[in-house]
Amino acid sequence: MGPVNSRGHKAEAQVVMMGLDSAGKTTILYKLKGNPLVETLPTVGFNVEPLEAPGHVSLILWDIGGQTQLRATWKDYLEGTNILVYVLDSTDEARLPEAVAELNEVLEDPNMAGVPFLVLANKQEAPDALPLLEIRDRLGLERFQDNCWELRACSALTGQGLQEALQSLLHLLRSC
Ligand code: G3D
Repeated sequence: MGPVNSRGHKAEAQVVMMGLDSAGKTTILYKLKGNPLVETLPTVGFNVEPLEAPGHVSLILWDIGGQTQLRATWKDYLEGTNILVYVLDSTDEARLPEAVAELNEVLEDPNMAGVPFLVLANKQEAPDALPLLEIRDRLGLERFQDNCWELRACSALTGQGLQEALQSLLHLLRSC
């Protein structure tokens, strides 16, 4: 199901946000909703929030906790999802291989067959953030030929790149 059904009526799109703990998923969620930045606590389970996106598209955003012990539950959220948003902490070079391995595992789930995904390289305003091109190389996503995907840089702290990320998300939902 896409965000607009065959009769052109508005429909809801299920958006699942995943990534390691501290990548910035919850901050992105509330920044997109325009809520003031509050101190975040580690997500136990999930947060779910509706978002009215430009073009009268209703998104249901699922922010899934990324702590190690919660990752076994990730697969439970994939059934029926319309798009995956995978958030990376661009400053956490030490855990980048772990983040990439977890993303690969999610993408290999049968429920992800043909489902588009958007990778957000978050915390790009930080001086020690890895550049987007290096992250692109280290993700090696070119081999996922059967899914439409995009990689975007953003900073949930400053808001830089978040509207562009939302446009990419809507584009992937519309065209994949
Ligand atoms: P999570 O939901 O993926 O676990 P959170 O991540 O949204 O809880 O964010 C984890 C920490 O990263 C938070 O800091 C948050 O403020 C910070 N963060 C989120 N996005 C950005 C960003 O774009 N840039 C920077 N520099 N920091 C960001 P604390 O200190 O509360 O743990």
